[in-house]
Order: sequence, then C-alpha cells, then structure tokens
Amino acid sequence: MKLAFPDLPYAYDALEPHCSAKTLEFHHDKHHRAYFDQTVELIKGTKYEAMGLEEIVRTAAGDEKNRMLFNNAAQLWNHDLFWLSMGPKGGGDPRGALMKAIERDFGSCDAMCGLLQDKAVTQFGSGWAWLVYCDGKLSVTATHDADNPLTEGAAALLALDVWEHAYYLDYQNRRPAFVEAFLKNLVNWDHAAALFESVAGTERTREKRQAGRRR
Ligand code: MN3
Repeated sequence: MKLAFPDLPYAYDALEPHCSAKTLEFHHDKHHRAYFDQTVELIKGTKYEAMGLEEIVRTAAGDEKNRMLFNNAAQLWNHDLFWLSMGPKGGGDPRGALMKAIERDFGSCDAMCGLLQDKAVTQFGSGWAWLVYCDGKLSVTATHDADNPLTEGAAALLALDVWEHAYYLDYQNRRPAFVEAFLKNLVNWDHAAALFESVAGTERTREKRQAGRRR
C-alpha cells in the first residue's frame, strides 16, 4: 500500500489567532513531513511496505528491532488525527451521541475537559493527550513520545499534541495556555462525534451478531 502525505485540512492561517500560520507551516510541512519521509524510507523493501498505516503502527509496536519505524509511523498517524481534531470553527460542546456518552462517563463536558486538560498539562516531556473509547466506555489518557491508544486496542477520538513544537512559536513555554486555547477555540467536536458514532456503531453491530449466534 502506498502511504499518502495528507494536506492540512484547512488553510495555514485558518486557526489564527490561537495557532499561527507559522506554527502550522513548521508543524505540518517540516515535523509531520519528516515523520512521513522517514516512515516511507524505513518500510522500503520490508513486509511493512504491503501494510496500511494503522497496521504498520500496530505491528511495529511489538517489534523492538523496529522501534524507529514505530516512532515515525505512530507520529505520522497521530498527526493525521491531530489536524482533524482542530478546526477553524472549533470549541463549544460536542453534540449528539458523543455528548450523551460524555455525560454518562464523566458527568459533564466540563468535567471531561478538565481531566483532559490535566493530562495534557502534566504529561512530562513530549507526548499526547487523548479522548478514547474502549470496551463501551470513554476515557482520557496521555502517552509518551510517539505512543498512542491504537496499540492498546482503544479507538482515539481526539488527539492533542503537547510536544513543544506544537506550541512553542506561539506560546513559548506556556503549555497550559495552548491547551486552554485548544479546548476553548480549536477543538473540532464534530469530527470526534463522527468517529465516535462510527466506532460505537461497529461495536453495536458486533454485539448484535454475537447475540444472534448465542441464540
Ligand atoms: Mn507534533
């Protein structure tokens, strides 16, 4: 399978003033691009060349010899979701089934955002904060470096990059200010809700099929 380097899903200046065009140019065109180029280079002539990106990430995660491939492929996957986790009309509250599930599992959207904010701010060094769905339940989590929920069997609905390169040009060392801007002004809940409906729907179909078999 040929890996594709995705364009940023909006203009470079679409997230201003919360995330500058300069940040997005460096982040997408240099950092994300480097992960892509290195992944393509590392899979050349290997079994990984036949796989899609998710399969590369899952397979390389358990393969100590391919730590470098895992790091680059996972960062590629993480950034694909990160761009889609933000949007020019970001912020507000999620709608529909995702909101209902957030209220069921966290009490309120504010409570969930507070936990996510805490995970993102206190993640020591480079990493990511996530909203994930696993075994019928939502939770928030943080991972180090390139690690992601995919390798834990969880579905990631929202990705927040807290590597310094994600915010340093705009916020310098003030990671909490970037995280606050992400949650207030950038987060694309419609995308997270669509992902949630697709994974929760798949799960319901599987349960129905299993129930049918037991009958
Ligand atoms: Mn990044």
